[in-house]
Amino acid sequence: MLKVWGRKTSVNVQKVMWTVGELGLPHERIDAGGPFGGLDTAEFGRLNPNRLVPVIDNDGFVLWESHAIVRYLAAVHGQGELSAAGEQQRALADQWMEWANTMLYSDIIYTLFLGLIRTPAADRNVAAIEAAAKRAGERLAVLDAQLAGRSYILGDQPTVADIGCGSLMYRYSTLDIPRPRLGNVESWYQRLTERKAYQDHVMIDYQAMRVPGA
Ligand SMILES: N[C@@H](CCC(=O)N[C@@H](CS)C(=O)NCC(=O)O)C(=O)O
Repeated sequence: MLKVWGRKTSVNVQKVMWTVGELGLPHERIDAGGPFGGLDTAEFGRLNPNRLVPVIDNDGFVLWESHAIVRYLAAVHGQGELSAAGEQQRALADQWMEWANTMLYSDIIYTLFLGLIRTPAADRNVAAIEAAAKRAGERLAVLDAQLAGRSYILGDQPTVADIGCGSLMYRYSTLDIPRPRLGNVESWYQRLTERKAYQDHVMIDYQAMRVPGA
């Protein structure tokens, strides 16, 4: 049985759970991290010495790093589907996953999400928040061009590329920030929100995470 450690409010856990949902995998999710704690135990340290979620244990095979987990589960259970058919398509999916982590993640999660939801208004770095929103919009224009004429990032079906990028889009699209009009990104995000696995695992209300004064 696949075990997944991680609270459902963690965007990195959400990537893994969205994958689990798309693949319909039997699993057990164990709340850990955030208010649940549990990352400082010796047992958890043996699972992930970084003391971060997500971590999986798949019949004794332990793996951390959300994108590695997403790729592994897709490779084992979603060949030709979530894991695209062919080396070049898989390399392109990797490219977009890495792009999401290096070009979007920091601005959307660290600066915008933590800055607006986990930081009281009085303590906010407004200039950094404005710059991150502008940069994220400019970078998403690159994805907008890729999505022209495509339902999902690589074509007609979702792949791990959509999981890497799309997992950030619920927060990006619902935070109180200015966003440029990007028609292809908006249609793609709309398509994601119609998928049950995305609704169940990514569209998790984060208002309870708001600190007083935020
Ligand atoms: N690069 C790692 C980052 C993992 C990470 O930063 N996890 C955060 C949650 S998103 C965490 O465990 N924070 C401590 C906590 O939740 O208590 C991945 O993609 O899995």
